[in-house]
Amino acid sequence: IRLNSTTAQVSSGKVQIGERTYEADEMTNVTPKILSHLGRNLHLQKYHPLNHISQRISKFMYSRYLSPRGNPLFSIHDRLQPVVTPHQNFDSLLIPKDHVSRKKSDNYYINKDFLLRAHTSAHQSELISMGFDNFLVMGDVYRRDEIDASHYPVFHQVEGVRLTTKSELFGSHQNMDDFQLFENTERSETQQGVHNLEAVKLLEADLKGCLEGLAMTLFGKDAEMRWVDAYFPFTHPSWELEVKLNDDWVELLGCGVIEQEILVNAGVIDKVGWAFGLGLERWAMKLYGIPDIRLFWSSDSGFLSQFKFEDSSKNIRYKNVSQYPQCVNDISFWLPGDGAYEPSDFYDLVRNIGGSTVEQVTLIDNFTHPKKKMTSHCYRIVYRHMERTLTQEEVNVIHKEIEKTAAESLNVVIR
Ligand code: FA5
Ligand code: MG
Repeated sequence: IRLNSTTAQVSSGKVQIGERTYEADEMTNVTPKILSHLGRNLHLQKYHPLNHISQRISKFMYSRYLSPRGNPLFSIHDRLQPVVTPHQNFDSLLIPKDHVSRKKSDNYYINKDFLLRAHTSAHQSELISMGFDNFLVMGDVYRRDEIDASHYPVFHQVEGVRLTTKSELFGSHQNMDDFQLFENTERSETQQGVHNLEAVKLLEADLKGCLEGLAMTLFGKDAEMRWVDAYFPFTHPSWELEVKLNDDWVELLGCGVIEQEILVNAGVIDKVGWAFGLGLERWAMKLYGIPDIRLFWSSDSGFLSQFKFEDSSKNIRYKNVSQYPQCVNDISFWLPGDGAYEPSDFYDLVRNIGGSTVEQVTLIDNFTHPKKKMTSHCYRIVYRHMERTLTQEEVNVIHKEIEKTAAESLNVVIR
């Protein structure tokens, strides 16, 4: 197998995804390793923990929101293609043109016109335009993120969107004129300028009640949780739900009241709504006690066999098959003088070469030489395979290859 640097596959000038060929350009930064995750669809794989948990979420939403005739209101969209446009991923969600979340260093771009979705929110606007009022989107999302036990460049999200009319929100009353969805006020911390405060408070109560109910159904009534105020360009007000996981607070989801401008742009003028986006892996780690996010990609039967049961609502605790030892190696280099270096380029390179042997990469020293005006980074790479013991010789070969490729393709000088 030839090991590719982060830009190697671009040399042919093309990116092939399924039947489609994309012309590479200056934005292209997808790697063969990342592309190999497309189509895996872990959330659709029978008996996979992500499949069990997504079924539990669907079931909860089906039973919580019923039409007057007793039919589930939510529709589920779990096979939408992860290749989206910057318009879908950003513009349709009112993310400003110069917003940091658009950066090449944070996303996997196929070229300037297409990227791998960074969140399932990319599908909100088009589904709303199509007339869906209550829906879930489930799928794989892609981010150039840090490397540790709860972050992986490919993970799965569930998006929930619910739009309501005035009578759905307030219920039917004698005098419906006493209730309003819209009102011309000032935008403040608690509401958008176009919303009636009472309507917003009802949306908030329904949204938080729904998500707390879901978390308690899965994790039990005693699970420690807390709400934190948050910011998203596409919702206001916004919150995050955190849960205690091995003594640390981890973020389970982001949510909020949908910016009315998004609904208006999608052709909806008589409804208000809420949305949430949750990370399935984080929920599954909490529910089953899975210690490391890389395990979800394991094909090892020691992992998968523990989830081989028909009833998705079954509660089990994951038993670590065995903990193999870690090998820790550091790498230090001088950055190129042109400022072109981004840590995420190095993380990708480590992923491409180290694959699943790398558990964690941390920047442990960042030093600028006072006279030479040169900056040096030192990264600690923790190697550990999930399924077997790595030998120091084996790790050395990988580590040397990382050093060599970093020097060649990132223009850094190994110290
Ligand atoms: C979003 O992606 C927003 N689209 C969520 C949202 C939707 C807000 C609708 C408002 C309305 P965020 O980047 O925080 O937000 O990610 C949402 C969740 O995905 C996080 O709470 C976390 O559970 C999960 N997550 C984020 N990054 C990673 C990662 N690298 N690995 C695993 N899970 C992650
Ligand atoms: Mg977040």
